Amino acid sequence: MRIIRYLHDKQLVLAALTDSGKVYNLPYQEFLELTSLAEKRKMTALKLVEDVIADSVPLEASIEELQLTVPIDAPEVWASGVTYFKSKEARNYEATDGKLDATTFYDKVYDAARPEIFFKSTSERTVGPNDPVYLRSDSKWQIPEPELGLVINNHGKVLGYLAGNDMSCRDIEGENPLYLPQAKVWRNSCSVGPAIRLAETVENPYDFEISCKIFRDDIIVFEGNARTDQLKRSFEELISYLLKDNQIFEGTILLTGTCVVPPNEFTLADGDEVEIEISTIGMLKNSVKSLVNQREKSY
Ligand code: DO4
Ligand code: MG
Repeated sequence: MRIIRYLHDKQLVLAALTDSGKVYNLPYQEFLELTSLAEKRKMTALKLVEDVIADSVPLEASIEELQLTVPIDAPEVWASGVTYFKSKEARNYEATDGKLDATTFYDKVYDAARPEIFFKSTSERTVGPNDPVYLRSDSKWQIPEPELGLVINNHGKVLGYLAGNDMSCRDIEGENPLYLPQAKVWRNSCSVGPAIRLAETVENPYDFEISCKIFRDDIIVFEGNARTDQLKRSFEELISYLLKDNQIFEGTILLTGTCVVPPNEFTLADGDEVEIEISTIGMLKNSVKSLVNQREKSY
């Protein structure tokens, strides 16, 4: 069972998407209203949704016909880094121009007890399905980072899973790791969606398949995939470090790191289309727009 949100007559509608593809409107404004009501009634969100849909009829429209939006306005998005070997290799390449000859910060963090966790986004900077993600105007080497996202409550309990894109500037981070916030955070630099798979419907979260395709002029220019069983760390470990002496808000998203990295010579371009698909969650599609063009348009 997944939870989606779509626009109908300029109103946001929360809905359940069953595994057979049927869509049922839900009588709640937001995902967190659903999960907090379920908690109050001491039942799972799945049971609450099942009870609602038992008494309703599905929409005639299919999921493809709906104008999907970001499924949750997460107050904050945090992200984990270098949680897959592939990411460690890529970070080492960009930090050393491929001339690795000594141990780097990335080698150390990959093996350290403390994981890399950084602040990625706020709800204002986070977009959903079919919204554009933006390219920074001061970077020449930008990639999408397809990642599994955990939607958590304020105690760190996983409420659901979604797909995320941690847009990143490899040149800015590679120049100096102290530039990480600039390499990671700008307008529309994070996208999440297209649906939240309820946690209680996921038997093994280390069994997700993550794939990414990038299209340029309708031609695939990159394709890659990986699985969450390649993660170096557990989700509990990542969440426990995020929560240490920290205040975390209901509905925070924690991205769990990238394991699909385009070739080193690849950079995103204005007009590209990025598709990130996670098994049993769905496909998050975003077009890529240059912020230079956006600025020209808005002034
Ligand atoms: O070390 C920088 C960030 C790495 C990252 O975002 C990732 O591994 O996904
Ligand atoms: Mg990342």
